[in-house]
Amino acid sequence: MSRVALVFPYFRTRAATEMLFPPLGAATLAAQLRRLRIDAKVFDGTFGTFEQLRTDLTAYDPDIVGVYSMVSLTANTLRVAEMVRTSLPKALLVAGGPLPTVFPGRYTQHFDAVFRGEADVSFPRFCRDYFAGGVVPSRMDALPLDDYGGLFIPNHGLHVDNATVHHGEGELATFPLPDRSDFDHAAYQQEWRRKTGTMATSIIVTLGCPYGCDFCSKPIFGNVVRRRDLDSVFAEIEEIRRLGYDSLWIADDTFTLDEAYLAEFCRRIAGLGMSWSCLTRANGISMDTARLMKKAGCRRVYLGLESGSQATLDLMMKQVTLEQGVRAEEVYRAAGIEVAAFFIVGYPGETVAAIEETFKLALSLPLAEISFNVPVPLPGSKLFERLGEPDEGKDWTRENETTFVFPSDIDENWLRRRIDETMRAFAEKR
Ligand code: B12
Ligand code: SF4
Repeated sequence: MSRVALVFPYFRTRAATEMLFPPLGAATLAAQLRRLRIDAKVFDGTFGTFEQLRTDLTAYDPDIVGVYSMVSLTANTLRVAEMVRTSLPKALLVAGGPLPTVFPGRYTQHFDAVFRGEADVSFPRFCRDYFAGGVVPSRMDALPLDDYGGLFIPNHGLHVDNATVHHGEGELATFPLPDRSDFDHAAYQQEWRRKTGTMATSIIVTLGCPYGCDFCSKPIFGNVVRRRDLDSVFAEIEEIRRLGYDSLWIADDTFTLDEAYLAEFCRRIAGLGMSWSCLTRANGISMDTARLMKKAGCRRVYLGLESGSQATLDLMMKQVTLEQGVRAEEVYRAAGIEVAAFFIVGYPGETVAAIEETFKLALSLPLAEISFNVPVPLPGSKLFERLGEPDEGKDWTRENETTFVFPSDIDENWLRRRIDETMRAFAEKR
């Protein structure tokens, strides 16, 4: 029997800011593989240990091991790759996800192949053909390698660098729902209940974002917005309910972009007894829509306010005004929806006075939650293109960092102190 293991190399850190969600990419690929009658299993490291993962993977004895990676999982990914090479030397080792998409060459030093971008169709088809042809890692040339979108292989005497694909709305509607059956839902739910009183899980409803914020990298879904068919979305929500969740964390880049689609979503979710939250932007939200969202169970929006200075918003290419940000907060709050806001401080080119404007804004608005980060030049973003690789010796793979990984005129200790002071003042105000 041919087997594919899908590894999510995250082990919980118990940091106060940690948010735990079952990895949707692995669930998506597991569903597609199973549709092709391939034996697939997701290995979610979240609640386990590295040694447990080694034992479980070895016992499953897969022919293909696929590992998800992103910037904060760089070290874990390479550790898993090393372990697979030692414990499962015959297995084909494949990487996918946001960071392999933008830096495939770094991964193929350790992996046999990388799938860049949306791998829903290409990776499962590759696995099917690999098994059907009785292929081994050194003879991948026996496969029609040009047929697999996003495939990147510079090893084994091959030079494959296929263009990435973005699946259209019609095709997305034919996809199976993500298969969440391999996750420890009781552990996820217990953690959410303990922290927030609700049991939330993530879902993707729309893909892509048309904006071009300077610091943002959209490695997987890109710039073209696609809306999933709502029948399929609501079949997925039914499954999520059956698994015991009572809340959704809508992970879309721009869920509130299309007000008509959003209104239809609201109409259909109202009455299901599910609360939900989503990310949103400062522009384009009307009072009527915000009220509809509230009526439909929207409890909180995460608003990328980013800065209290118009000059900095312009540097960030946010394509919004300060007034729009303040107005969006007012509209949501007036509708009864909590607003959590993200801010970025210490943007290249930003002045100390502009940073102070951001702290002032964060404390002046009645927000439910605030967070401050220094900009991280994510590969794939315009900021990264401008600043280049982070400084030697600087670790840019850590989560929720407030350390500069590029030369900056801003005094880091001062900035950290001001962030702490603002966070304390915010906590006291509440
Ligand atoms: C939900 C989410 C989170 C959640 C949950 C993460 C989780 N458990 O999945 C939370 C809030 C915890 C989170 C935190 C962070 N996140 Co986040 N997150 C997202 C978000 C919005 C959606 C991810 C998702 O569910 N996608 C849906 C699934 C279906 O897509 P997918 O996972 O990409 O899978 C597809 C492909 O990648 C590929 N694929 C996936 N796995 C595999 C495996 C193999 C073998 C193959 C072949 C293919 C493949 O096929 C899948 C189907 O097409 C993305 C943005 C985005 N739109 O992608 C950012 C994103 C992944 N996060 C990002 C970042 C930077 C972070 C943080 C570091 C932020 C911070 N400063 O703290 C932290 C780190 C968290 C950690 N634990 O390590 C970046 C990663 C950038 C990069 N180049 O690596 C992204 C891309 C956002 C961005 N625009 O910059 N995040
Ligand atoms: S930060 Fe948000 S709005 Fe800006 S480009 Fe990225 S996903 Fe789009």
